[in-house]
Amino acid sequence: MAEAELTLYAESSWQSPWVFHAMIALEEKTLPYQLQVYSMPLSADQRTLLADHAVMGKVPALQHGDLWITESLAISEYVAERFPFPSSPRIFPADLGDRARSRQVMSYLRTGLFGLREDRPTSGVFGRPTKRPLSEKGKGDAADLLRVAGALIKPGAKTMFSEYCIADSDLALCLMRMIAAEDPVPTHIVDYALAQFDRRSVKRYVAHLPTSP
Ligand SMILES: N[C@@H](CCC(=O)N[C@@H](CS)C(=O)NCC(=O)O)C(=O)O
Repeated sequence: MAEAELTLYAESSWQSPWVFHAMIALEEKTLPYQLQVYSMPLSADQRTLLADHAVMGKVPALQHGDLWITESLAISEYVAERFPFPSSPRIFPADLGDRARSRQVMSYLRTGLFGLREDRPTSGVFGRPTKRPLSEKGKGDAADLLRVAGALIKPGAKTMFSEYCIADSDLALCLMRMIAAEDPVPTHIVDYALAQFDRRSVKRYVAHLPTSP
């Protein structure tokens, strides 16, 4: 039986870190997929369509045949398990401990750092960088992010673990919030983030960004 097609529901500003994660997962898995791009905010009809099929009316959403999933992490875990290694590249570490650590990092990036995320929105990474000084909360978050990144990224390393994993893409995007704003970031961490942004998957994402006039 032919494999059902994959459709990723994305948003048209291309500034959502969650859509970024889902699309990078599909790209790193080298899976063919269609894109359905909605403007934000979602229209009532779009939200209803997504909620009717995927329970939660949000993007990113992944449709695979009759199955619709939202929540970026659920999407990457689904494609990792549905299209496993070796027929498709790994996006989660093979080692159980590293895999747990990668999930720890992705959870940390989703459930905290709200001050930094507010002061350094992804529009500054994918569009015009902000010059706004960091708030006290943003400074505290930035220090914590650099402490975490420093503990996980060895000097000269281009990945957190022995091989690329999807948490590298998320961590690099979060670090790019600071790098794009020229906040102080240790050189080896800048090099790590830039190497991640040099991956084909990220370039394919960035290619969707509207070009400035
Ligand atoms: N926790 C979700 C966040 C998804 C999310 O907040 N999506 C936003 C776009 S970035 C959305 O769909 N907003 C539309 C709306 O709420 O109407 C994930 O990881 O995917």
